[in-house]
Amino acid sequence: MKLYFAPMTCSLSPHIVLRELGLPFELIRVNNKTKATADSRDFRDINPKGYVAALVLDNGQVLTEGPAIVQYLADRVPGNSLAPANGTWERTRLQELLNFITSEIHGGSAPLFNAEIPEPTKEIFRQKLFKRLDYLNTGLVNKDYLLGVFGLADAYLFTVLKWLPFFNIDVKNWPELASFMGRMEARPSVQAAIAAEEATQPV
Ligand SMILES: N[C@@H](CCC(=O)N[C@@H](CS)C(=O)NCC(=O)O)C(=O)O
Repeated sequence: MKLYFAPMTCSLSPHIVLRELGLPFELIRVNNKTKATADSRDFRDINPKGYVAALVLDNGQVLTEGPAIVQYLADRVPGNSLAPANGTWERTRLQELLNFITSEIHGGSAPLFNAEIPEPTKEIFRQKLFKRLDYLNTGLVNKDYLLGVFGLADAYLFTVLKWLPFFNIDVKNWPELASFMGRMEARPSVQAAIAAEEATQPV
């Protein structure tokens, strides 16, 4: 499998999951501005949507959308603890959480990266994001991870919360989330994924 990624973007989530599951993969960097890839392709020929992450399977199929990619990966490794079995109520709960992260946190953060959006408008998005962070913070009281044990949703939440400093938002305002980030940063898979991304050359 090949994971097309851009450093410190949402592709970090499937990258962490690949390492947690011990699956073999090739990491291929994408320049998100020019759409050039480290294996000399135009990324839009791989993912016509033009954004990371994209997972290219050994049979040539291309899978995109972070929540779909991480669930596909977990389902490749029977009995792993990152995702409850497909079709169970617990799996539905995980999907509820992945959708919350993708729409409310990932999607909710996107306008804050946009230099063309005026500051008062950004403040509206910021306040909405704060409510979502309040909700997640409450959910982590007395829990190390979102669903109790480490899983797919944690890799995704960690990835999107890593963007908070870019928006001058201090995660310490949400003490449970700050502790969660500390636990995630201590995981070998997370350290290895960040180091591997940093070690790649710009395209
Ligand atoms: N819905 C997609 C969104 C992916 C996405 O937002 N990718 C960003 C990085 S976090 C990107 O590559 N943006 C570049 C672009 O849109 O041109 C998913 O959840 O995987």
